[in-house]
Amino acid sequence: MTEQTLSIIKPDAVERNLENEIKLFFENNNLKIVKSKKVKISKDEACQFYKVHQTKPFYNDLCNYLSSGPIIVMILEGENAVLHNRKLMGATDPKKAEKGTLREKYGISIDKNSVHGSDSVENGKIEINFFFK
Ligand code: IDP
Ligand code: MG
Repeated sequence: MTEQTLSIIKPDAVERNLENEIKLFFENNNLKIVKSKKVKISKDEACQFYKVHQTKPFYNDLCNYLSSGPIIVMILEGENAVLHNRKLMGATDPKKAEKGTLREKYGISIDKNSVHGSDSVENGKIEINFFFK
């Protein structure tokens, strides 16, 4: 089924000018970028976005990190876009990410892992709405 998912190129990757390379990777792997914009969010907005993780020990660092510099937020569309994007991203920890995945190629560490992707169609809708109202 054709789905949409939210993708974010995180500050560590934007900083290293990986935007075009990562976008090309999505397009070459059947995910169409239907919307894209560069934004810089506040810490409060980052905390709101990552609210599901509010009880985690790394929550504060995570909010600081996502608001530390410009990010690229995108709506990706394609067959099974949510799961497909998660596969292209690889595991959360770049050290455990499968070869050829974005996090394996570009991730620096578990916190600076270059990309975000929604984990379900339902959360995708919420996350898309968060950035593209
Ligand atoms: P995901 O990004 O693969 O969906 P989540 O478990 O949803 O992973 O975690 C959200 C983000 O929080 C991760 O992408 C990563 O940047 C950060 N994170 C997850 N686990 C840890 C951890 O154990 N230490 C530090 N940061 C973490
Ligand atoms: Mg997640």
